[in-house]
Amino acid sequence: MSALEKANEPGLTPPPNAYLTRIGIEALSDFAERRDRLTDALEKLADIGDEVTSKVAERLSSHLDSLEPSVTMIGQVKAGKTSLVNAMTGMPDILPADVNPWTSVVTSLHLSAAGFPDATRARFKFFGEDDWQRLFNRGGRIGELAARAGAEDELEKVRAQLTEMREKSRRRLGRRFEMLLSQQHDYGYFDRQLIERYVILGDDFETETDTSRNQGRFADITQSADLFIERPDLPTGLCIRDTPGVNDTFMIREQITIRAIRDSRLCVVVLSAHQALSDVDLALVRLISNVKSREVVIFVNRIDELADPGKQVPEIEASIRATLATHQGPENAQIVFGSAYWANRALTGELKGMARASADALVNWAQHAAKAAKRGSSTESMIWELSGVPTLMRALSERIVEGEGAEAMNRAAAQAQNLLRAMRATVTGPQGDGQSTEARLPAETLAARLDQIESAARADLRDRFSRIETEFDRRLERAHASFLDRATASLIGHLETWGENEVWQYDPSALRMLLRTAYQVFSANTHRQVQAAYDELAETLGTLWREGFDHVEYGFRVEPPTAPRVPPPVQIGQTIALDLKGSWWRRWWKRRRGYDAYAEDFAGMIAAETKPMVDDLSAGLVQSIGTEADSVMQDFLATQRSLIMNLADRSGGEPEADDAATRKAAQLDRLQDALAAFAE
Ligand SMILES: Nc1nc2c(ncn2[C@@H]2O[C@H](COP(=O)(O)OP(=O)(O)OP(=O)(O)O)[C@@H](O)[C@H]2O)c(=O)[nH]1
Ligand SMILES: [Mg+2]
Repeated sequence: MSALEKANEPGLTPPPNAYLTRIGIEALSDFAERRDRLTDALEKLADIGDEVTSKVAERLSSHLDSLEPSVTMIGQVKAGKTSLVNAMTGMPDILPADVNPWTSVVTSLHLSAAGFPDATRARFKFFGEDDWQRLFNRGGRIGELAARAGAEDELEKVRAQLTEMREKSRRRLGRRFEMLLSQQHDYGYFDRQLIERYVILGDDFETETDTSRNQGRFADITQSADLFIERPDLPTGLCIRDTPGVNDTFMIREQITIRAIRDSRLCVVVLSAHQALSDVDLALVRLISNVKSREVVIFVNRIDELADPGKQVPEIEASIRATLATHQGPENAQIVFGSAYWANRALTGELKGMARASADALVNWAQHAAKAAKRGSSTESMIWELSGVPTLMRALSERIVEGEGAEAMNRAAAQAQNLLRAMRATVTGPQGDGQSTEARLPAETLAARLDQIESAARADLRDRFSRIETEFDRRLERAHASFLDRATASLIGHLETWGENEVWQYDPSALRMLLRTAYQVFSANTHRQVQAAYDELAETLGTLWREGFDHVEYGFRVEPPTAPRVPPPVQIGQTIALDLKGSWWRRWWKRRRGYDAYAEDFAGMIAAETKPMVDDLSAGLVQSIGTEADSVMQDFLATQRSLIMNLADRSGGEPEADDAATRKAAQLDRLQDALAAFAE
C-alpha cells in the first residue's frame, strides 16, 4: 500500500498487537521502578517540608520524571530507517515509509507515559535564513567543495539544480516562501496528511494534481519535526529520531545528521542486508567512529530479503566487522540483524499476506535463531523476536539505564541528600533534639557570602574553561599543521617520483585521528576540571552551613552536582575534499601545473576544508559545554541559596511542638535510609 493511498486514514491508533513493544524493554521497567522509589522519597520529603523545601523536592522529582533518553537513527537512503522507527514505536503507520517518498527532515518522536506539559502534539521548524542562504548562495557543502577544488563546471551544475529546487518551492509556497524561513508551526494534533506535508520529499510533486493533499508542500524548507505521543504503557520517556539518508546529493543533510547524532546519546546505524557497509557507507563509518562503541548499535535490516539468512548473516557480520576495523570504526559495536518488515507485520497481525520470499526467509532464520522461537509463545511474538526489534530495544534499554538513566538517578539522589540534610536542620534542629537551629550569621551576611561564593565559583569555572580552551586550540593547531606538513611532503615525494601526470591521493584519516586524540584529551580535562570546580564549590558551601548555623551536624557536607557529559566530536567525520576520491579530485589535480602551485594550492585547500571542522570543535563545542557547565552550577547554587536563606529566615522562630518534631525526625530518618539505597 502506498503512502498516498493511506494519506487520509488516521493510521495512528495502536495496531492489534501493540503489546509486543513491551518485549525488550524490561531493563527500562526495572529502571522505572527504582526511579519511582526515588520520586516517592522525594514526594515524602515534599510532604514533610516547608514551602521552600517542598518546592525543591518537587522540582527534583519532576526533573527525574521528565527524563527523556533519545536515540538517533542514521543510515543510507532506503535502508529502512523510517520503517524501523515505526516498528520501535509500535505504530507501523506513524511515519510514511515507502519506495517513493523519502525522509527529508529530522523527525523526533517523543514518547511519554506521563503526557506533556502543553497541548502541542506536532511542531515543525523551518530552515533558518542562514542555512538557506548558505545552501543556495554557496551551494551547500558540495558547492563549497566544488568551489575550493576549482571545479567550476561542477559547481554550475549544483547551482542549477539548487535554483530549480528553489523555484519549485517558490512556486509551491508562493509569497509565503521567504516569510516562512526561521518560523515554526505548532499543531495540537497530527495525522498522516499533516506529517506528509512537512517531512516527505517526493519525485512527483509537480505532477501531483490533487493539491488538497499538499504532500511535501513544506518538506524542502522544513528542518525538523517533533511529534508528541502519549504512551501510558511505556516505563520511561523515550525519543526516537528518524533522519534523512546520509548519502544525499547536496550534503547539506550531512550537517543535519551530525547535529542529530550529537543531540542523542545513542545512535543506531541502519544498514541494508544487501549492501551492508559498502564503500558508499564510509561516510557513515566516519561519523560513528567518533562516537563511543557502547553508544552505537548497528542494525542490519531487510534480512527478509536474503535468500538464506541463516548462512548469509554470519558472512555479513564478518564483512561489517572487517570494514569497521579497516576504517577505524567503533570496535565491538553490537550488531543486530532483523527486518522492520517482519516487525510491522507482527504488530498488525497481517501474517497471511506476507510476501512469499519474506516468509521463506523467516522460516530459514527461525531455524538459526532457535532462542527466539520459545515454545508456548504466540506466532506473532516469535516473529517479533525474529525481527530483531526486541533485541535492538534490549540493547538500547541497557545502554540507557547504565548511561543517561544512572546519571540522572545519581544526580537526583545527591541533591535529595542535600535537601534532606537541610530539612533536618529546618524541621527539628540538626541534632534531632527538638532544638531549633539558630543562625550564627545574620541573613544579610549569609546573602552577601552567597553572592561572593557564586561570583567566585563562576569566575573559577570560566578560568578553567579558558585554560582548557587555549590548550585545546594549541593541540588542534598542532595537529592541523603536522597533518599539512606530512601531506605536503607526500605530495612532493609523489611529484618527484611520478611527475604530474599520475594523480596523487592522500588519506585524511590521519588528520581525523590527530583531531580525535586532541579531543579526547580535551574531553578528559574538561570533565576533570568541571568536577573539580563543583567539588570545591560544594566544600565552600558546606563550610558556610557549618559556620552560619548553630547545631548543624558535625561533618555536615554538601554533595556536589555531577559534571555534564562532554558530547562526542561527530563533526570530525564530516566529508571533506580529500574524501572524494572520484572525478572531482582528478579534476582538481589536472588543473594544477608546477610543483609550487600544487603544494601551495593543496595547503590552501586543506586548510580551508578543515578549518570549519576545527573551529566547530574549538569554538562551537567548547562554548556549548561551558554554557551547560555554568548552568548546572547556577542551578545548584540557586537551590543551595534557597535552602540556606530559608533556614536563616526560620531561625529564632517558635520551635515546633516536641511531639511533632520527634515525629518528623523519625520520618526523616526513614527517608535517609531510603535515600542511602541510591548512594553510588
Ligand atoms: N522487504 C523489506 N522491505 C523493507 C524493510 N524495511 C523497509 N523496507 C521497505 O524499504 C522501503 C524504504 O523504507 P524506508 O523505511 O522509507 O527507508 P528509509 O531508510 O527511511 O529511507 P529514506 O528516508 O529515503 O532514507 C519501503 O518500501 C519499505 O517498505 C524490510 O525490513 N524488509
Ligand atoms: Mg526515511
